[in-house]
Amino acid sequence: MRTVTIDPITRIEGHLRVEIQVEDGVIVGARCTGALYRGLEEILRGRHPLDAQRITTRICGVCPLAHSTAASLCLDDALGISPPRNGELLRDLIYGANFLHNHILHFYHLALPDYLPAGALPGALSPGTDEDRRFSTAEIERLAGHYLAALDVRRRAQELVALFGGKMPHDMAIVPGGVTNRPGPGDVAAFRFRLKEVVDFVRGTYIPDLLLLANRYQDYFDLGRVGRLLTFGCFPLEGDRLFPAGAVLDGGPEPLDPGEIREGLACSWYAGADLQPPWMEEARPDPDKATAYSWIKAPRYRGEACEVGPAARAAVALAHGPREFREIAGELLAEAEASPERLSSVMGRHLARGIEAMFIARAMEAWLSELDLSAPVAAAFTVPDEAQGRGLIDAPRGALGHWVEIADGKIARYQVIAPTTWNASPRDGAGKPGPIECALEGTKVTGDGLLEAGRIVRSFDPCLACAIQ
Ligand code: NFE
Repeated sequence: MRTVTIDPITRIEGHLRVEIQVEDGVIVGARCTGALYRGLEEILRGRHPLDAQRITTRICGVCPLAHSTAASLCLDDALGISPPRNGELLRDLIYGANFLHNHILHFYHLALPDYLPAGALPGALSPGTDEDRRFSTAEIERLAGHYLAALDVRRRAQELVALFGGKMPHDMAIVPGGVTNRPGPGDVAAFRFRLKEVVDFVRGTYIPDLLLLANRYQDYFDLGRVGRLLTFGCFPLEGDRLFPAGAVLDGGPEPLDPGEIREGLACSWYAGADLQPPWMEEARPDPDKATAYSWIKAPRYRGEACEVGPAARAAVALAHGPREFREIAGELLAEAEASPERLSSVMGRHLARGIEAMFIARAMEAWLSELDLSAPVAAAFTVPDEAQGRGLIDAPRGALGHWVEIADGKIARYQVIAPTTWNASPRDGAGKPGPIECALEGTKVTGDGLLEAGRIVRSFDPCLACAIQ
């Protein structure tokens, strides 16, 4: 048996160490280690409740809108308020732009180099692999050109966030009660113009490139599978969500029960009671804990390690989502010669991102037309001395939860469970591996397994800045 350590794994956000054991051409063991403690939950304790949104948006520069949104939903809940329709539309438009940015970033700049030869991409550090090459020279040139074009499109998507959100990263607009800014007609025209550029790129470039990859790497619909899925749903509008919440454990999607979420600490560098609900957790850093191997905790739903992210959203939305989603998904799954059961796989995750990028872009065009520039964008509120709240929403990488307890007008407890906390979690007290560990174990590999392990881990788009608080 050979042990291979990837430390750090590149082309993800933050410091993730992955260790695999390879025996007779199969990964027989895998461990994910989150190597950097952050401490944002500690920093929030004792502060004014409204600081939560301002501070948690700074958890991450890739998905800051996810934390703005989750913190605002959490405080909306604690304060007993809900935004007016215009405030919800603006929150969704800003957040939607962050989704589009993240998926284009992930496909072209983080994942695609895993399938291109070294030296194919511009730049002295051009990543790539000379193993398992399946593209022609003309296709490599096309993809390398789009790698560069995608940089410009990402800038456009960031400008969309800044137009309605004030700036990117760490927006100033999404706050408890709604948003701070009512755009004028010029802002809406500028947003529409840029959104069209991003939508044209998604439709005309990203989707064809994604289908090319999916068709050449059909076998990757069978690699890196997990199967147990969880989504909190996202894009709230008037009591509904564009993507429904749900879980897939044994059989078809079932409704989400947030009371079933627990955080395991058995293999994480924390002291405190194991498997507490997040609204009761009292974990303290314990870097000398002998049984631990990660700063990431181990969230579990009904005791199971669930994959979160685009595959989970697609699986639940295919069963219970809007007709337009099912149509786009049906079309792209057929073109990729894949089935819904294969979404929880390396190529399924890539495909699910493309499907939802198309769907979200179309929804954003409709939301923009629904904006009423004269209507209010925020609800008034007062901050109570005692309250509890939770904000559950899917981020681009999956289910994100914020929980707050307010006492004496201050934050007494704040908990964050981010998508990568779920996906890159270590084993729990029952010995069940986290989703990425599970996706790696049992994989047949060529050579030392680095190629397959890199492709599997990156298909989850891990973000360690989010995973550890
Ligand atoms: Ni830092 Fe994030 C998303 C969140 S992932 S990128 O998407 O929350 O853990």
